[in-house]
Amino acid sequence: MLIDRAEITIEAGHGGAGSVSFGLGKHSGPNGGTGGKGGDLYIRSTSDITLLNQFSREFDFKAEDGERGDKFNKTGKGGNDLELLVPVGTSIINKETGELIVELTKVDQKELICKGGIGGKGNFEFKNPRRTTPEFAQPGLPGEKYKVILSLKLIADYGLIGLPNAGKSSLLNELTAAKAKIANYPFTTLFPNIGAIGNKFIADIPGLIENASIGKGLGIGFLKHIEKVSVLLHCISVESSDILKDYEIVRNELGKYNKELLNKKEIILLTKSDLIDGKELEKKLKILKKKSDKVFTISIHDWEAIEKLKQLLK
Ligand SMILES: Nc1nc2c(ncn2[C@@H]2O[C@H](COP(=O)(O)OP(=O)(O)OP(=O)(O)O)[C@@H](O)[C@H]2O)c(=O)[nH]1
Ligand SMILES: [Mg+2]
Repeated sequence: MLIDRAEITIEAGHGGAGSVSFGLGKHSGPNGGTGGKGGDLYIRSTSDITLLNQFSREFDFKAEDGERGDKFNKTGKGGNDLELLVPVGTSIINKETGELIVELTKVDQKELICKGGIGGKGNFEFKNPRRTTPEFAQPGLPGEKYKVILSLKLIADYGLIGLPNAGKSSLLNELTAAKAKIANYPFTTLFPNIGAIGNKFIADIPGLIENASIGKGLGIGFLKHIEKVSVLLHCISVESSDILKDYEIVRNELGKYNKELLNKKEIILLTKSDLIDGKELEKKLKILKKKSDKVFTISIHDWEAIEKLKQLLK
């Protein structure tokens, strides 16, 4: 299961308190050291798209506090930083203000999100000619703390779309090393899958049906995952009795989600071509060619066609 949204609280470490102490004899006078700085909290992106799953049970993350300053004017130890890993494509949004803090668009992008609090000054720092024995020190400052929403949009070059059962996941598995679940019934795919072909990524999303935009089937929320693809791979099965209608249903739902999806480049894949004879296939191909000049027939049982498509996508 792919979790693409999480809400967590993140916090940097508290600065350590300054200390109050006095030396003896020859070394008399205030010698309380400054507190250590609180650890920072970073978020870093990786290519593992399942990483938001870690936030389904644990919600609070805090870097280490700085340690208290010590006598002999020793600064307290700084708290360790904390680094949270998230999938590339994650946006970090301030839950209270709705503001976008940062979007992680590249693998291994590391962002400082919460700064650790500085340590409080020890009484040594407060010594001056008029005040030779300060009996006080500063407490450290708290680290920055935010409630954030982590929202993942897959970053892929291609997006497989179409009605349920059109063969999207089967194609993903043929084209890439993905192992998406495949079955002969609608709504097999409940969460997006992703696979790599060379240095390009293909996202396979759940099937769309008519009125998905008003909540039918699995809805259209997962269309956010194809908002960033450069090319849509629109799958239509040859099994359909009305391929044009199939095409329009899906286009219509795309447009209702976001008109811009309709401006993306699109390749139409007439899938499962092995299921009908050549003449029948030609007829269906012709119908779709009225919609686009980029229409290809494909079957997971046609090695040559798969190879050709692979080359095209690479
Ligand atoms: N004969 C034939 N069957 C295919 C082909 N591609 C897929 N299938 C079958 O079609 C059925 C649906 O395939 P899926 O890949 O699960 O379809 P999907 O579009 O991902 O479906 P959802 O996840 O429900 O939207 C499965 O039984 C596949 O074995 C093909 O090229 N030829
Ligand atoms: Mg599927």
